[in-house]
Amino acid sequence: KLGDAKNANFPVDERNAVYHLGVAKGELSQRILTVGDSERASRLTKELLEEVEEEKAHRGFVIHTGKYKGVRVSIVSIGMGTPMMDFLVREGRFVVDGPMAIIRYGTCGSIKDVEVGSLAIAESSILIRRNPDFWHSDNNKDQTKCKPYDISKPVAGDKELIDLLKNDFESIFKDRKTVVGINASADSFYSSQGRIDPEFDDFNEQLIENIIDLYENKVNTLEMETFQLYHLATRSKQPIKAASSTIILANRVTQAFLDNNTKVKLEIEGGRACLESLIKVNLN
Ligand code: R1P
Repeated sequence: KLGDAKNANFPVDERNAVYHLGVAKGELSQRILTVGDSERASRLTKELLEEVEEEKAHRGFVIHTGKYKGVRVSIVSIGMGTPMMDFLVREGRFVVDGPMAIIRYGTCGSIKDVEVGSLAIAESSILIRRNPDFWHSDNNKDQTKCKPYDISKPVAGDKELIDLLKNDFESIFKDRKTVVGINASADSFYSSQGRIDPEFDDFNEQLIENIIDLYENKVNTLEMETFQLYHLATRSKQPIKAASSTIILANRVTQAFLDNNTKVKLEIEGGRACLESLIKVNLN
């Protein structure tokens, strides 16, 4: 039963189900659409999949597997943040044989002059990490020795899958803008995304400007998972084709926020675009 694991290095149970996703070989498709919100995953499954198999839910992960236009796909909600994406990619890799394709469809904030309700595709992603040593008494907030936030170099997604996604977004979202560029994944929704919180000593007033300057205004979006997907996909020993797209929910410059009805509509339309790309990509 789940929870009774063997092997501390990579825990699995008696039937070889992985410890967090709770699935064994054959229970996850090699073609995965991943989202943060479990309600988004349920809505997409209900609207778009046929021949849906038994839902698997464990430790915050919800896995729906079924067919889209006759091709078996899994829609997986993972919650939020890079550790959850790490579980999906590593444990998903363990239970799938052969090449995989993973598309993320999430929500994000934008630091560009782009309307909320636009879409974004990440050609690459950078990681923004808060560095607690900056606040340590040894450093005493001395920026010349240690910066409060580390900004990584970009890691690219899979060009073939990203090109498919660009085409499918263009044909489904005829009246909406899709911006293509760099994404930034942060280790906090708050401090490492430059949100100002008077309750905490965050030292992040310059962070958004620093991100804009460092990558010459090419960073379009801020969210919390894409970097881990792209980084692990490029470090996997077996092929994993990865792409990431988002609904721009918030504009951090104008402070605009998208209404919920439009968000739900875009979730379904964009989910359809992602599934179209997911079933087209060659995994031989
Ligand atoms: C924060 O509100 C969450 O929303 C975004 C962020 O990456 C973070 O997970 O994505 P999802 O809508 O896919 O969860």
